[in-house]
Amino acid sequence: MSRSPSPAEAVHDAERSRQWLAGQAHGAGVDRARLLELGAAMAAVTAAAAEREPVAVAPAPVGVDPGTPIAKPLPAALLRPLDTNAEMRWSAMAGQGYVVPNDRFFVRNHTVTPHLDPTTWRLRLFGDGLRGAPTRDAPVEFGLDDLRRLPAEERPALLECAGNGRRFFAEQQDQPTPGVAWGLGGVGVARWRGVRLGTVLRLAGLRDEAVDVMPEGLDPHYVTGGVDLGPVRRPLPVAKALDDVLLAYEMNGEPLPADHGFPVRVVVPGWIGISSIKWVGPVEVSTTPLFSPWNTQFYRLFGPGHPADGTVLGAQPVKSAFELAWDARVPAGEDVLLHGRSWSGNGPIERVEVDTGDGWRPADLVATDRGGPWQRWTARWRPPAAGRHVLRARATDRTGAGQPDRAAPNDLAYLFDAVVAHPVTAC
Ligand SMILES: Nc1nc2c(c(=O)[nH]1)N[C@H]1C(S)=C(S)[C@@H](COP(=O)(O)O)O[C@H]1N2
Ligand SMILES: [Mo]
Repeated sequence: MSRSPSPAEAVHDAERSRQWLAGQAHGAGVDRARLLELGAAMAAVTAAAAEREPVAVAPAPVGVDPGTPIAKPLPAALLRPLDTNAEMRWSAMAGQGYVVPNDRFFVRNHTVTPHLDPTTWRLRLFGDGLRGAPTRDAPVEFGLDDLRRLPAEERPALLECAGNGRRFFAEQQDQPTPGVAWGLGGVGVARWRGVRLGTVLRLAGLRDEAVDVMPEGLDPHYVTGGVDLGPVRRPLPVAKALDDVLLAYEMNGEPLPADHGFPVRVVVPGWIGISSIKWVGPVEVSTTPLFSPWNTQFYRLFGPGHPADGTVLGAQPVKSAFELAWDARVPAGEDVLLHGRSWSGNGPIERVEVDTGDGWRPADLVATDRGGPWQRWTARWRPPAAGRHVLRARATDRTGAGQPDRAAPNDLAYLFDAVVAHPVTAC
């Protein structure tokens, strides 16, 4: 089977968005007429309000325990709860290795973490992109043991919520924004182990004519503004699905934790977090483009400078964070080794600079991280005097993209990439 290389996410989104507007949308709960009627602005407002709503009230799929928003403990030293979500505290990465331990990995739940029975769980592939066009009710099934018997791969990949850093639109740019108020902790790298989605698609009878694959979560439907948007789902082009996408059943050497998609989740390296569907069950494989509210209504840029139906959300921009608490205390007059990490959806980080109050200077990059999903770095600093200081870090990625002083605003407050001013107190 010969296929074109995996397209960049923005390219895929742009193409799908054109098809959607051209009325070629098919299936899966997106009614173009209705969405257009609502209008993109309305959609944006609804989406924004929804992000602040308490847990949605749609019934869980039959046989699924509706669960609690988050299953794992949320010790204040590791995680900060934000509605149904929790962000990692950057201070909890101090002294840690390359990956984020499972106990402090951020959680982004549209509703709640379901508790699925791994013995009855099935991956269920269907659609006309598979030979024999199996239906949703009579799909090609794989149990957890079936997947574990297939060749396994393990690799580190970064997951980041597209709204990571959102709270700084308000705090640094005086642009209050709706939605989950992430600091910089809506990101993490883990070692994911599982089977390639491509392996499973081929075993299920993938046809050359297939173009899109849409994994669906088994968590409760997402309800917003009184509209049941159905299960959390987002399409991928077949080329990406066959490239580096994993059906992961282990995270950092442990069975996938409940909050991160047990028993199996999709991991889509390099794409925004919403692509990596947790608690995956049904997977539609189609010869026509697929759509969901998660690529037409949310995860688009709306507002001044964008067309009414929004602009596609491409790769995540560059960000940098210090492994320090907000308002951390540091010893005055003593040498401190500052630690931090930088990352970019465009590819590896090439350069990091810090400013501890007297101008930008290079940070030292951890050599073994070069080329990986994020880059650790250090910088020496002797706080000159007791009192308040502000630390800044900025990185440049392989494409030359850096971090501006101000991030471009958009209605749903995605893609914050500006330098964050991190306050500390020397005493
Ligand atoms: N089924 C399902 N998958 C999901 C989500 C969800 O709510 N339900 N949230 C998505 C979003 S927006 C993000 S950023 C990532 C977060 O993954 P994590 O909770 O393991 O950190 O999962 C994605 N996959
Ligand atoms: Mo997300």
